[in-house]
Amino acid sequence: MSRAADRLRLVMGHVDRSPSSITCEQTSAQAFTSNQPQRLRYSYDTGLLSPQQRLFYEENGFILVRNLVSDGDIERFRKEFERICRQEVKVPGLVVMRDVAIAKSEFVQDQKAVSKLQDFQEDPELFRYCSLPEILKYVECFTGPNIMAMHTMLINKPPDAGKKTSRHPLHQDLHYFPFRPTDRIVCAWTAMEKVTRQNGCLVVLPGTHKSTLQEHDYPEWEGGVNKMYHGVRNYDPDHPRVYVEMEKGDTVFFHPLLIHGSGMNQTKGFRKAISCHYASSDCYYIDVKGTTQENIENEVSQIAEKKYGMGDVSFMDTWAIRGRLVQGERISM
Ligand SMILES: O=C(O)CCC(=O)C(=O)O
Repeated sequence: MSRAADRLRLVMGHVDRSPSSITCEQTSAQAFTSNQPQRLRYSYDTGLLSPQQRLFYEENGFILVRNLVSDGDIERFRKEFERICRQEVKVPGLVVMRDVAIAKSEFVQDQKAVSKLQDFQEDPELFRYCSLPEILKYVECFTGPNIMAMHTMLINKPPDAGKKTSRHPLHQDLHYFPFRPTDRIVCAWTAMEKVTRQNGCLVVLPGTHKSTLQEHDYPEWEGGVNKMYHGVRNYDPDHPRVYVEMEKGDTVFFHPLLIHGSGMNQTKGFRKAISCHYASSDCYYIDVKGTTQENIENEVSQIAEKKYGMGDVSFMDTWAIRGRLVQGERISM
């Protein structure tokens, strides 16, 4: 057995499981070099994640679970997306976003104009995604048993119109969230079709979840940048990158400090994914005034004032309005 496996037995023995129940193959856990027993900080043992998966998340800030969401469910989400684009259903609070280059070009109808649906918590069919037991059983490993669905998106990444605007700049999702603790927040992102580097899969900088929240702003891209797509200002351009290629139904769970983004869609098709950010319902809101998050707070509050038609909507309120309990009890969120 390798040194990493020996160490893993020790680590897990100090967490919450009998060391005898652990088997381990050589994994990236080998980069784990401390000689001190150490608690796993980023996940709980609910009996679902293997020791290898827990250590992988600990080190890298994400795990990929293959074939988690059924074709049947994905088809239903796709149909609902199309109904929304055809304006056959009106969903309260839903934000329909358009790619900056496509919105400026010739009039395009139907779903081709829509690059993202955001805040679909009032659409029962799409919101089913956030309550799928197969998703929640993984989410619970990161948030604990009381779970709020905080932020929902269906991303319809369009074929790039030649301006590279279909890219999503590298960022940390925590930039958008005025709640903590950070480690009790997780994103589930499910591919609704095969995603590859060609059509703009997620790209992640493994291990960056161990750093702190960095300053974000709009990147200075020649072709323009989509609304609210802030990018992290300083990151190491030489940091290793992982392109997360996925099949339909595969789901990646990732930490809100993990630096990630997605590349251009260089195909002629749309690349769809559905996602939800979850938080433990006993998270608490923080005041972001005077922090790096103040710029996004101001932008979101302005948009919210227009959207809800009233003044003085705080950043915190915009999240409290959108959050929905999906498991357990609502505590402080
Ligand atoms: O789906 C993508 O292309 C990237 C999504 C993403 O990172 C986000 O919306 O925060």
